[in-house]
Parts: sequence; C-alpha cells; structure tokens
Amino acid sequence: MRSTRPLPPVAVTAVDLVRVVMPLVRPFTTSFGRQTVRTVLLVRIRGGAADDTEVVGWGECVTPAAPVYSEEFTDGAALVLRDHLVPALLRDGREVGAEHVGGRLRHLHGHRMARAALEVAVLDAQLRAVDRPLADHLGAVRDRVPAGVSVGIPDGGTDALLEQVAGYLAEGYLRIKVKVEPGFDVAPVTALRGAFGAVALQVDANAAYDADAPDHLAALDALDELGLEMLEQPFGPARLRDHARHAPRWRTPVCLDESIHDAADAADAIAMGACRIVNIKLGRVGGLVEAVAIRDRCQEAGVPVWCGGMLETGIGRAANVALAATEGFDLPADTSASDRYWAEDLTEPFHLLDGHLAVPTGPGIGREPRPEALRDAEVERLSG
Ligand code: OSB
Ligand code: MG
Repeated sequence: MRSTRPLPPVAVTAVDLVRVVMPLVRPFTTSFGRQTVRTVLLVRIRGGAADDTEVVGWGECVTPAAPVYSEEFTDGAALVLRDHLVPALLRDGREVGAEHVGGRLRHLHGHRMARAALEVAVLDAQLRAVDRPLADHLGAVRDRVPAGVSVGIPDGGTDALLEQVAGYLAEGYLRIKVKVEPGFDVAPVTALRGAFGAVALQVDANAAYDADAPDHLAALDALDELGLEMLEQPFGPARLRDHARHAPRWRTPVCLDESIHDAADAADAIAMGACRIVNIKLGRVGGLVEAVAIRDRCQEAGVPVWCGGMLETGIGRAANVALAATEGFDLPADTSASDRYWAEDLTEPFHLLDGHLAVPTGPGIGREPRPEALRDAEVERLSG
C-alpha cells in the first residue's frame, strides 16, 4: 500500500464473528442462482491501541450462503476463520497488524473472502487507533467514486428489466451492468439499447457460457454487436485459454472477475490475451494488499481496472469505496447506494449524489454497524 507512515499494531483482546440476516430490497438473480436475503458475516476485532485506549475494527466477509460464485460460502468461511485463520493470526502473539494476515497466514490455502474480512478488520482497528481514514492510507486520488449498478435477471423478464433500468438511470447511475445467461442475453440487451440509446451498458455472465457450444458462441457474437463497455466473465473461472481463444474476435473487451485471484493471475490473463479489463473485488482476492497489487500489475500493462461488489452492507461497501478512490480505478464501480440493496443498511447509508458515492472521511473504513442493527445478531466469540 502507498502509505508512508507505518501503522502501529493493535493488541487483540477478542475476535468476534457476527452474523446478521439482511433482506434484499428485490431478489438478485444471476446465472448461478437467485438471492433474496444475505446472511452477512462480520469480523469484529477488539483490542488496545498503543496508548491502551480500546479500539474496534470491522470487516465484512462477502461469501454467499452457498458455494455458487466460487468455492467459498458463509458457513465454511466462519469455520475456517474460527479454526484456522484467527488461531494462525494470533499464534505469535496478540500484537497484530494487517500485514500479518499475509505473513502469518501464508501457509494456509484459499479462503480469500474470509482472509480479506480479517485483514480489513485488523486494518480498520489500526487506522481508528491513529484516527486515519482508510482512503488516506491507500493514497486515494478522489473524494467520490463514479457509481454503476448491477442489475439481476428479473423474475418478470425483459419488461421488468426495462422498468428497473429506467429507474436506475433516473436515479443517476453512470452505467448499467446486466446479468446475462444463455437464453437471457441478446434479446433483453437489444431491447435495452433500443430503449435507452447510448447509455454505458455492459453484461456479466458469471461464467455461464460454454466456449465450445455453437449456440452460446452465437449469442456472445451477437452481444458483441451491441456496443457494450465490456463482457464480464463469459467462461469458467479456470478457463483462461477459452477466454484467450474467443476474445480476439470481439470488439467488446472481455473483463475477468471469477478468474482473477491474485496479481499473478492478472498478469497471466493479460499476457495470454484473455482479458483487456479486470474487475477487482477485495474479497475475491484476499484483501486490500492483493487488490492494490493487482491494480499495480494491470496499470503496468495498461489494462483498466474497476471495483466490483458482492452485495455488501455499508461495512464492505466502505472498504470498496476507499479502494475505488485510488489511482487507476477510473471506470464506474459496482458500488451502488445503500437503497439499491437494503431498506435499511447496517451502517449509516451511502447515497448516490450526481452519480457518485462519497468516500468516507471518518477514521478506518469510516462506517460501523448501527447498534440497533446488531442488537439481535448472533455473536460467536473466537478468542479473548
Ligand atoms: O459477478 O459481479 C458479480 C454479486 C454477487 C456475486 C457476484 C457478482 C455480484 C454483482 C453485484 O454483480 C455487484 C454489487 O454488489 O452491486
Ligand atoms: Mg462479475
């Protein structure tokens, strides 16, 4: 990270897992399934700052309830945090900094979303202890980030999609991302182009297409005619060669999401010609350190990046918005306003102002759960 001033560690007294059930304002359907609620897993770090004052830090684990987007899922994340990640973090003493999440956990494989939640919680506590905002720590170059919106496959088909997109455009979102799958792709996206003209439009297939199925390829070729900003993750996460095989035929840049777990993946994908844009989600890649490393690797290669989302509450979104405020994140992010997801966010809400979200200015991530929202939440104490 860019910060020049090193952060003092925090003396951890407790790590808690807090689960909160949050109903979405509307179902969110992708090629991998339909979600109506999010069971949000929060990591809360409690500890002492250098001057012995109490500090608390928060991180959101972005796992879905089931292993549908990647191998990770919420119950698995809770177990690996409890039995492996937190014990490894505290093994060599209770004085902990965010860099230890990379160091002391290096021998453990995978579980990047769980790891990221722990990293952000530790960093949040450290930053609060010195009264410094995360965006400053990351070297933010803007105080607001351009916001896009990711629109699920609606129960009501194309008509419902047109209505939802009209609403989001009226609210001021700067670009629209539509979820597609075989059978719901060319027709609805053509209808959107017809209805809304030259709006910034892109699609996300969440790996639903088969690179050897002629009907799937015909649909992707037809989407390529629609002037999209990008085509996100048409093929499987491990299918870099499939992306490299088909991408050169398309004018539309391919953006990879599920395929990119670290900076080396990004370098490989770019070198192979598998993508021309990278979606960076700090959960998917194991935290902010790796997210920034991917950004740097993409910048060296002249590949644009943008900040993706996983239907976060205000806790996760606060970290995303700080990341999206840094150099290189010039494309609109999947960081929408709180009311796109929740009737009531867990934190003070994020609002859309002139198509942008304001970067939090408070210490740490700049957001914390409202006490009422946590009152009935389940808490599992991991240590201390
Ligand atoms: O592929 O970008 C994705 C949500 C859950 C899982 C995967 C994805 C998404 C989104 C939502 O597109 C983005 C958001 O948080 O608004
Ligand atoms: Mg995606």
